[in-house]
Formats: sequence, structure tokens, C-alpha cells
Amino acid sequence: MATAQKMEKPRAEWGSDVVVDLLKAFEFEYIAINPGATFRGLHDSLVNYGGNHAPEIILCNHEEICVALAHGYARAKGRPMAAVVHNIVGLQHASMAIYNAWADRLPVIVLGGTGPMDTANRRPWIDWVHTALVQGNLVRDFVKWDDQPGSVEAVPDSFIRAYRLATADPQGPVYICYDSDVQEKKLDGEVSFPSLDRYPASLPLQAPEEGFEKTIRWLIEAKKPVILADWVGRRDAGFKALGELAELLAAPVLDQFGRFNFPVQHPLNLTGQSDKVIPQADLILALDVSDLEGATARRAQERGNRRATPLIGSNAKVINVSLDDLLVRAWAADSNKLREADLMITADTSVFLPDLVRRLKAEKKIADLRDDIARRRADWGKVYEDKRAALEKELQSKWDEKPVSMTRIYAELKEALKAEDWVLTNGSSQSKENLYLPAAKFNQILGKYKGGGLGYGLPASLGAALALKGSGKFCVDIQPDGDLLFTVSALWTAVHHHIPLLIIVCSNRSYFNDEEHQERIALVRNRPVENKTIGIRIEDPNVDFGAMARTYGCWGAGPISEPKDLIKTLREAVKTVKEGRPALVDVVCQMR
Ligand SMILES: Cc1ncc(C[n+]2csc(CCOP(=O)(O)OP(=O)(O)O)c2C)c(N)n1
Ligand SMILES: [Mg+2]
Repeated sequence: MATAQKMEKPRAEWGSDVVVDLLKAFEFEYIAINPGATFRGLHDSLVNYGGNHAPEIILCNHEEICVALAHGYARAKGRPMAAVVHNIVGLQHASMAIYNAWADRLPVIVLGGTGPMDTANRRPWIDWVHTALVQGNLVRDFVKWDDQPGSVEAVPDSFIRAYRLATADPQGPVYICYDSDVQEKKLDGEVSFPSLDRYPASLPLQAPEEGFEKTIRWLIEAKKPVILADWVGRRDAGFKALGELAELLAAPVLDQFGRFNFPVQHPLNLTGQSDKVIPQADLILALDVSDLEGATARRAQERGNRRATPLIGSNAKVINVSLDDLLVRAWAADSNKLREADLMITADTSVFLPDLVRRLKAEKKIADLRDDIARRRADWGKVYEDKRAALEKELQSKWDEKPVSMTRIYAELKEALKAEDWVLTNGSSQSKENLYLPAAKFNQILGKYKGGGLGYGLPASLGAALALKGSGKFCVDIQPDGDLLFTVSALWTAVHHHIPLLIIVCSNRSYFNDEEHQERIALVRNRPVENKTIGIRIEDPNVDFGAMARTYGCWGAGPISEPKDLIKTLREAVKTVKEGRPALVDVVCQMR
């Protein structure tokens, strides 16, 4: 609750005015909605009591867009946005996006309406068919908390608790449902409004001494320590300290991209080289890694085999630092495979790492290791050079290929954005292309969906662009076509609310990820591989995304089929975005 401000004396007249007082007290800038009668009280309060300012309503054409937008906002801003979803129906539409926010450990304050719970006050049919007992049940397994305050007096406590839980690490979405009778109640006196100063955020969780003592000893003893980082980059302090730690020890970093953790062009960034790096490690320092099995194994899905092959040596020690065990639910298995480790530390890396670096710098033994550290820096440096050379080779070999290669899209984008302070708000379905962009700053790559639910890219990117509007940052969404088709009406929201975002649609005209699966299955079953496209290709007709953008009033170009035409169109699109508008470029591209 870092930035909650003191409330002036509330002057609420209706129940839902109190909700607006709270949204203002917590300094919400925006609230995404699709309208609905179960929150008509709140809607009125937002507009006529709150002045449609702080928070300002962002109108979306699907509740999944509302929540994904708030998700993207939280990623970019580091604080939550609110979304209001209409009773049972809006909540069902929103549920996929709530799950994505849950799996991404990001706070979204989802509000809803219901009822009236007092059946005597219900309209026939619609109030019945849109009321659940209890509505929060629908999403309870993947929100940190849900509530339905029974009176206006209960609203402040409920909201403060929800905000506090959502923003405490590990973060996550919450759902508060407001009975329409509570919202529409005429207040006959003042509602007691607590001082928000009395509800400070908890201090971050630090490791006990034993955790530091063992970590330092093992790091000093190790010949080849390797760092895996997944969610460290959620905080600036963790991001910076990770850079210092890697430097100090000449330990390579394998970025898992839960957040952006480590400068792409740092010579110790060996992301994508786990085959070469992990088997050499005698100590793995896993920092906020959500899927330790996946991070230390080679995925082997050939011929239908699902099992990954472990790369980690039998003598390697593992130190696991994360907050993961604090947010485990039985319903979804998003806690991944049970991890093996020699030392488990439940701590917040944004305080653990800076302290670890400070202590390591004071260790005399580090100075004694100077030669060893220099040697391994040189060894890893060679792996880095090989990796850059391979990336460059792939880029060159595919440069003129038609359809346009994904690597060329990234390289041309890099060129078009040379003068910009850019943020990649969503990436291709693979993360490897990130390595073509010279990202070096905190939160410069916001990454893709962690819950694996399609429909994420565009609305989440809009949320990020909304969060960064006016900051001087230039936002880019590298947008797979299939994912876009789920939530494409977000283009209207982008135009209506003047959200500057460059959208590059990667039109491989396929839900390609699944083509690969159908191929594997066909091979295992000895069935015709050529049928792998049926039920998967998005062809006949091809979608003209440029035209689609224009129907929403958005600047749109393409489809671009000639590789040489790409850079010119990207430059025009960049210019348009700099004028404060969204722009979409549709590129017909290779499958991978
Ligand atoms: C809501 C939802 N439905 C279906 C899927 C299954 N699925 C995973 S990846 C994928 C294909 C995605 O296609 P696109 O976004 O175009 O990316 P591409 O694989 O073509 O690069 C599908 C259908 C999913 N992950 N989520
Ligand atoms: Mg596709």
C-alpha cells in the first residue's frame, strides 16, 4: 500500500460512493469496465461522484480485455489497476484473464456486482439468473482472496484487506463482489472511514542468517556457479543486485523471462544456452524460478515424448530462493514439479540479493578467488561469443526469406526503434527472439502470458502502454495472430482512449504451436502428417489485420509480404505512435 493517501472527510451519499472514495484513496488511475446493471450504482458513482477521473473509466468490449488490460498495467507500473465485471456473466468472461494474472503473480483488483441478495428486491428473471451464491466461488481457486461485504459499513475494511493481499508478495488478483442493494443504499449518516496510515504494507521477507551463511560459503566454494533468474526483475532493486552478483562472481545468468532479469547483451547472459551451461554447473542459484525442472532440463517432445531430460550434474548443489511456497493452491498445478534443492530459502529477492552482494563484497575470500573468477569469466565469454555469432548467422541466413522471418522482424524493429526508449510489452510465442533486442533496463521486456491462456497480448500491452503513457517510453506489442483474434476488439479501446502502442502482428496464419503437436502425434501414430494443418490454419480466408485495424479507426498497414517493405512501414508506424495513437502493422511471417 505504498502510495495510499490520506482521505479527506468522505462526503458519500450512496453505498457505491464509498467504493469510489476507496479507489481514490488508493490512487487508482484507471478502471476498466464493460457496463452492466449489477454495478449501475458503482458506475454512477464513478462518473457522477468521482468525476470519471482517478479512476477514469476505460471501456472494453469484453471482460477478458478488462482484466488483461489491468494485468498489463500492473506489470508495467508495479501497482494495481481495477476492473469491474458484471455479475456471473462478466466474471465468467473475465476468468481466463484472472487466471493469467494469478499465474503471473500480479495484482488486479477485480470488482463485481450481484443480486440483490435480498430476494424480495429482485426483478423477475434477470436478477435471478445473474445472481450466484456465492459469486466469488467461480474464481476462488485462483485469486488471493474474495469477499462480498454485507453492508456499506463493511466496504472499507474489505477493500483495504483486498488491496493489501493483492499487493503483498507473492502478488495476485483479488475479487470483491458488491451486492447491488449495498451499492444503491442511500446513506443516512457518515460511514466511518479508517485512516489508511494504519494499514502499512508489510516489510519484505528477508532470509535468516543461516541462509546467507550457507549461500555465501557455497558460492565461494563453487568452481562454476550458475544463476537462474525468473521473477527477480519484478523489482528494480532485485534487477540491479542480480547484475552486480553475476559480475562479482562471473556467474552466467539464464533468464527465464518471468520478468526481464538481465541485460541481453551482457557477456554473462547465456540465456538459451542451458544445454552448454547447466551440465557444467557445480552450484545452481535459482532465484524466483517458478519451474525449476523446466529451467534445468532439455525439453524433448519429439515423437510424442513429454518428459524433459535433466541437464543438471549429479554433484551440483541447488540453492532455491523464492516466495513460491507462500502461494500454493490445490486446484491448478501452477506450482510446477516439486523442486529438488540443497538449500531452500523463502525470501524476497529484492532484499535478499542486495544484502547478499553487500556481504559478498566484504568477504576477503572473494579477493583470493580473483584468478579463478577471471578464468571463468573468459570461459563463459567464449560461450557468449558463440551464442551471438549463432544468432547473427541465423539472422543473416534468413534475411531475405519470404515470408518474413521472425528474426528479421526483431532486427528491423531494433533498427526502427534506435532512437526510442522502448518497452516490449508482449513477445512472440518463443522467447528466443528477445535476444535480438538490446534490452538492458529494468522492466524493458514485460514478457508473455504466464498462465498460457490466449487472448492476452493486445489487452495486456494496452494496459502497459496506458501505464506508461506520458512517461516517454515507447511501447511495442509483438503480437501472434491467433492470440490476437481472441481479443481483437481491444483495438477499439486503444483508439477510443488514445493509447499509444505499436502492434506488430506476426501473421503465420496458423495456431502454429498446435501444428507442431499434430505433427508429433501423426508421426507416433503413423498417420498422414500433411493433415496437421486441419483445424489449425487461419487461412481461407486470410485475415487482413491492417484493414481490421482501420475498421476500428486505428492506423493499420499490411499485410506485408515483401521483407524489404518492412522497415519503411515500421518507421511510419513509429511516427504515428509518437503522435499518441495506436498503430498496427500486419506482417506475413514464417511459422517460427
Ligand atoms: C485460451 C486458449 N485456448 C487454446 C490454447 C492452445 N494453444 C496454445 S498455443 C496456441 C496457438 C497460438 O497461436 P498464435 O497465437 O498464432 O501463435 P503461433 O503459435 O502461431 O506463433 C493454441 C491454440 C491456449 N493456450 N489458450
Ligand atoms: Mg499464429
